[in-house]
Amino acid sequence: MSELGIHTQAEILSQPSVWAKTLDEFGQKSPSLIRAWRNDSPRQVLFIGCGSSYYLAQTVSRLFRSLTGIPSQACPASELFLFPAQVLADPRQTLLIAISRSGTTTEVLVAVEQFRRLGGPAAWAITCYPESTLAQIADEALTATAAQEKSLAQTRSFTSMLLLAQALATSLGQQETAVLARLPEVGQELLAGMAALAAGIGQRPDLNQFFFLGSGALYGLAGEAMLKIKEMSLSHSESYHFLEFRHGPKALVNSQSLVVGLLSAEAYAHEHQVLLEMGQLGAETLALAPRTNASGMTYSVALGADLPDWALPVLYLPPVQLLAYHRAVGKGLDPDNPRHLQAVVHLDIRNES
Ligand code: F1P
Repeated sequence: MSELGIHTQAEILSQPSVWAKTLDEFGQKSPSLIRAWRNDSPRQVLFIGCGSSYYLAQTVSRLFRSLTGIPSQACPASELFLFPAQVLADPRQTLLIAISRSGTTTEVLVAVEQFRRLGGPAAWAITCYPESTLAQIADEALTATAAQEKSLAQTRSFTSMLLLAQALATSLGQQETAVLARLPEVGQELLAGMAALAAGIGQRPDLNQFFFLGSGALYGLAGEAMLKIKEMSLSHSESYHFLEFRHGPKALVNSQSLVVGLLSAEAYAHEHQVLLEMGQLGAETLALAPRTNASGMTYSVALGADLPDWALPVLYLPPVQLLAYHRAVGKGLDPDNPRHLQAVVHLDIRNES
């Protein structure tokens, strides 16, 4: 057993049990959150975050809009305090939801403080640390305490914070949250079922560039998948909306490329066609398909049998996390501590803006 990435591997494999604990933690808070939402009655929601948490914000903003009907958008935390007029149409009618695993990333704290200076009425937090600065300054905090990590790379923290946002959107949208309670079991089967495949692909030194394609709410997940394999294994990786990949980036595709498609149920035919075309250009293709395996691929993983589309997003990442882990360890790297990175970016800018 490799000493490299011991925390990362354990945290990836613990996700199903951590998801169950996270849903329990949400259930204890949901009544007060629903009351606060009704009291705030926001006309729109702005999600912010940095790095992995920004990609999470992108995913969650699309899920929120589709499940609640409330206009929602996402931007990096830095954009909110550097270009507020470009980001905030009407601060007084906006609910800000700040996402941060640590709850201490300076850009996120500065963005919340700027939002309040602009008259923003309510700022909520999604974090893994209830005692963090962000959780303390927020009006409401959704927390995934069980998802705290020792590894720098966000894995269970990302999917658990995504689950918190899904549970909130589901509750607000009057959907049946019991469906989410099935995810731990489906996730456990998924991780067990694709462990060997992730190791096999991860340990292929001939693959040297990775493209992650996702559309709609899955575009943010494609971005997180791109970042995971970049951070953990120092590999060249890019992420695009599915159909955008034809408009130039596909020029890079060759036999050392792995094109990973996060297929949605909604746009499946269009997305599947892109993957088939990339295979014809010589790329290896991996399809993460919502229900049944995709035809004509080099590799295919079917995620979750009979779950509704809106419950699927958390399931797309564990396969990619495992692949990134195996590729890192196969290259002799430690995904627990990626080169040049620190777990939290602290800057000396809190009194500038
Ligand atoms: C944000 C973040 C991570 C990134 C790295 C540095 O942290 O950018 O997304 O992977 O660990 O910090 P946080 O605000 O979510 O704690």
